[in-house]
Amino acid sequence: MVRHPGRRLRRLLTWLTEPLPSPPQRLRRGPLRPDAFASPLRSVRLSANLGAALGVAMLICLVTGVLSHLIQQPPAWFAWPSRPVGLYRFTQGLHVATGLATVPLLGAKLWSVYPRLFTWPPARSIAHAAERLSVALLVAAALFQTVSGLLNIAHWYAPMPFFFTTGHYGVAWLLTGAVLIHLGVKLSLLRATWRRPAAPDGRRQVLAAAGAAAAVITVATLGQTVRPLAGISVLAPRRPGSGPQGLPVNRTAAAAGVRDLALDPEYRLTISGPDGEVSLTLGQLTAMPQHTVVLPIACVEGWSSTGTWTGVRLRDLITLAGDVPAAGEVVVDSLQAGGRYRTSVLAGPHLADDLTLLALRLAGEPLALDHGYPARLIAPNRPGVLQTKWVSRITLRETR
Ligand SMILES: Nc1nc2c(c(=O)[nH]1)N[C@H]1C(S)=C(S)[C@@H](COP(=O)(O)O)O[C@H]1N2
Ligand SMILES: [Mo]
Repeated sequence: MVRHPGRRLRRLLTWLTEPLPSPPQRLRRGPLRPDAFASPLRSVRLSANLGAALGVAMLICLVTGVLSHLIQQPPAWFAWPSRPVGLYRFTQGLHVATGLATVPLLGAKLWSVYPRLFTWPPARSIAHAAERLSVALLVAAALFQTVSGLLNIAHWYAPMPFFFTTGHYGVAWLLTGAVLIHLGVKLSLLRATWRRPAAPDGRRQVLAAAGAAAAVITVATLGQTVRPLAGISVLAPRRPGSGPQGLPVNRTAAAAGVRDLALDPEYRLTISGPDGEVSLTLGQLTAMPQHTVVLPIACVEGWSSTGTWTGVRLRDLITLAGDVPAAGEVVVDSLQAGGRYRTSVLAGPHLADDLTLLALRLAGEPLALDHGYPARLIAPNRPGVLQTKWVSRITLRETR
């Protein structure tokens, strides 16, 4: 039995906050000099305001990012609707836009606080050392998120020796924890700072400049998903309207290694389910009732573009091999032998939706090879990674 938990806790706190011996004064050189950083532009208020702007951008980025993760790897309790058709396009556009806005905000924030890196003494107590360590973790995680996100939308994977999605998602939670600790530590300072009236000086201009830079970056990339902004979208890695049939291409047929199979006149679509297996030629698919839908491809990288797709309703194809059981799903496989996005799973509202097609045509023409010829999946309100191209097999299966 613990006799005096209160006393023990107090003893631990004393130990944590006990002053540590000061390092020798002769080490106070260079940036460690008492007045090494004298810029009048830095202030606690500026750091706090930049932190608030950064916090808002990060929170939106976290919520939309977690949402995208849940849609792609849905746990049992999670359901994502198939309408409105462009909801994912909006949430993921917001994710990438707010992520990009953190670049200048994070830069300005780090500029405003980096003199504290040379605080003297480096560690006043064990508690102080632990707090500084958590700030180091916070900075590292924030930089990791921004840089890895930028590398991903630039399709530059060489500097990332890990799978982007896993790393970016894991570090998001690390960052969230570090931000919460930081907020807890700074709460009373924040309250005191914001209670005082602001001094009208140059610091406001620093905040305004960082805000303006964030706005410029956002507008200059938002054109990758907001059509009217496409003209001034000089920073967007992808633009709606570019690419064959007016739609950007994420992965070409050559890169996916499917050119020959996709162009083979022996191509068959195989549908299998409880009633057996059917194989259809492209001619037979074209002879089935055709439907036309207007739906976007909304890539996780933040670009999106609307297409006019024509093809066979997925439900019509499924009925050839059986009825979809209540707890059923459909696995859509492509001609691709390897690669992460060669297959996708379709269930619930997306499976039942009238707008979900096995598309054969785009913009009134047969699908371009790079858009998934001879047949690709297109479903409403779904991330681009799940809109499988070069579809060769549809398998109906019961989930439980
Ligand atoms: N088989 C297959 N389908 C795929 C992919 C892939 O790599 N292989 N990439 C996906 C991704 S990430 C996106 S954003 C969309 C893009 O479609 P598009 O190239 O026709 O614009 O296709 C999806 N379908
Ligand atoms: Mo994508």
